[in-house]
Amino acid sequence: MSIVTKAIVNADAEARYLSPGELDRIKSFVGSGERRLRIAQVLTENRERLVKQAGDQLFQKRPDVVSPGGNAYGQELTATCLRDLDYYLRLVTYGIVAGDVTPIEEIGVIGVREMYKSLGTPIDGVAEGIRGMKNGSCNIALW
Ligand SMILES: CCC1=C(C)/C(=C/C2=NC(=C\c3[nH]c(/C=C4\NC(=O)[C@H](C)[C@H]4CC)c(C)c3CCC(=O)O)/C(CCC(=O)O)=C2C)NC1=O
Repeated sequence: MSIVTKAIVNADAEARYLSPGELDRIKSFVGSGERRLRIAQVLTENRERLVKQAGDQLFQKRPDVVSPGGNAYGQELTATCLRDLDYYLRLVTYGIVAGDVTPIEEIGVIGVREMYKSLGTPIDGVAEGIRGMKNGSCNIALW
């Protein structure tokens, strides 16, 4: 849900007009629209590089995950690990476009600790990979 939809659903649940605070938030959402779309576009265009760099950094810092016995050991599992990073970058672009972290939380955060635990995936490694993509994104000098 975008913050616009969310405000409307909340207001309608109480059969009221949008509050001044809600209108203000929508105003700043609309005002930042072009910039947010541009950011989502640049992240989308650079996704392969961002994921690869973050993966390389992660495997350098945490060689255990790609060593025999590691959760991402072997070509196939390493590719699955990078795919997960790509999933998170995609979710971040949704959040930026929606101006709302809810899509990121609902798709990629809620229940994920249990899921990774059951897969034997070190969640701190996933977090490290996501941090790497964040740093990489901040280094793209375009915006
Ligand atoms: C968009 C929401 C979404 C998420 C987040 C998601 C994650 C996700 N990651 C998985 C596996 C996996 N995830 C990893 C990831 C890693 N292993 C490591 O050691 C690294 C730290 C890390 C990479 C950063 C690996 C290696 C597997 C395969 C594990 C296995 O099959 O043994 C699986 C199990 C099924 C599969 O293999 O596809 C899911 C569901 N799926 C989704 O639909």
